[in-house]
Amino acid sequence: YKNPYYAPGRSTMVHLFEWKWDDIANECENFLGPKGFGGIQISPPNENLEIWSHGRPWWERYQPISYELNTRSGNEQQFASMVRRCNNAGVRIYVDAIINHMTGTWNENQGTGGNTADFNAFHFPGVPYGRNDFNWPQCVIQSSDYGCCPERVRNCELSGLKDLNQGSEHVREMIVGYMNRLIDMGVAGFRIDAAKHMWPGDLSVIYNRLYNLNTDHGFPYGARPYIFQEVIDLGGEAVKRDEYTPLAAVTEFLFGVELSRAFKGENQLRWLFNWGHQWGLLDSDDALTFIDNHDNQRGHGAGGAILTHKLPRQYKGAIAFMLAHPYGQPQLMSSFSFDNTESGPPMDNSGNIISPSINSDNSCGNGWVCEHRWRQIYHMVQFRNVAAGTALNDWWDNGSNQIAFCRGGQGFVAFNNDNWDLNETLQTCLPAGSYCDVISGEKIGNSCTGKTITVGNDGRAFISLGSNDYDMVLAIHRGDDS
Ligand code: QV4
Repeated sequence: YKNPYYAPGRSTMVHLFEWKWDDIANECENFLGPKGFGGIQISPPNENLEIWSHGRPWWERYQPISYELNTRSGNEQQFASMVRRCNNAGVRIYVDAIINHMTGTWNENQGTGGNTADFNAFHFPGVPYGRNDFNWPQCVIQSSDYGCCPERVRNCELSGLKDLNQGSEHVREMIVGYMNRLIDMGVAGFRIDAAKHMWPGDLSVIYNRLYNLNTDHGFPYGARPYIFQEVIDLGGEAVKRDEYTPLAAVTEFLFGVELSRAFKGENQLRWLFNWGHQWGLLDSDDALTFIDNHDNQRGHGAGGAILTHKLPRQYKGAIAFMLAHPYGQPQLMSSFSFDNTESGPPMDNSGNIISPSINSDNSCGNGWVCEHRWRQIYHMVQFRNVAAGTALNDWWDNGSNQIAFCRGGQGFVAFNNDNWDLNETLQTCLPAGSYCDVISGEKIGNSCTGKTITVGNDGRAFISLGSNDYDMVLAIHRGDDS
């Protein structure tokens, strides 16, 4: 469950938060496929409660009302067509699976596919679920429970969301049926929402009943779905990430917390020389890594003070480090702009999501941020693809916030987060020649639109990164695909 089964030569996934299926299919063909992205985490595809009393917030999608594939992102046909078109473009789809709970109790009662629920009776006819399918007696998780009481974290409700009992055979059948339907349609894996709130033993039963990935969609025989479990573990809680790594991969929240600190200048970059296990991070293969996610970029979940697109220079620095460094299985965040923590995606008065528009410089409009379309970010995805399978070598630092390293003769990257210029001749480990910096520009024809770096016969090159440069990163690599 720890292999994402990316198509050959690909390495990175992006969370297209709240995107519509038709738009994702176009994005696979027009951008993600050609630019070398490995996969996409999509928003939950199953029917959710429409929460008009909060202006259709983004978080309504975490309130399931059935497992029908009908949401603001699209219907079942659109979902199937997206998966097929993306797989054909070499880009895998990973589903955000909300299997810990159903909705909370609300005054409104209308699902995105037309189903309703009898909240007080715990009846969800669209699945169907009834009272016996939920943990009983009903209780709500209190913040003090996280420190003491794993059984309350697992058996009580997360924010009043009706807590399914995954020990029940009927619940297991409904969940496995839903997930296997998605595997049949060609998805490559799942994010397990709120995994901390489910028993590892129950999850293990569910995972083991999943089908192998669908060979009609280009997966090898016997391939198991890639599973990354959402467990926020920054230390000090009764439930630990290590309870879940024997099952499948886990979201490594410490990763973004520490890199955000470093790139905000609260810790020196030089200390990143031994980034990975020695920082208390999970083993590389166990870790789904990211700087921000859809929760902590707006103050939900845990690990506040995370870098996001709202501090672009530092954010691009942290993302470049994540993608240049061999540790972990990286995931990028692709956001819509928001000014309050509830606001949903760009939408019209009827609540329909408005598609992103694409500007001539590759960026998005209509309220979409599309970090994955920032040159400094998608060029580093290509850097990671080129450097795949190599280790880190030739680490250099100035004893402060200027660092540089190589990836096995394939790529070289430098960072300057000091408030003075970096001007040094450094070992790049690349063959002699002239290279285009993929951060300040790209190669067009035979010339660079940004900085040109000349590597000598000894592999060394003069590297200059001014403290006032637009970006704090410089990156060069082999291959002309930049
Ligand atoms: C409110 C009160 C409760 C009360 C309840 C009674 O706050 O005290 O008991 O009403 O009805 C929304 C509202 C929340 C409301 C709840 C119930 O924000 O105020 O409770 O609905 O209807 C997202 C949002 C939540 C949102 C939820 C469901 O973050 O605010 O709750 O969707 O719409 C922990 C977990 C971790 C979790 C993280 C946020 O360990 O698993 O908190 N992260 C995942 C997702 C996240 C999602 C959920 C879990 C739930 O990444 O996006 O929560 O599926 O750290």
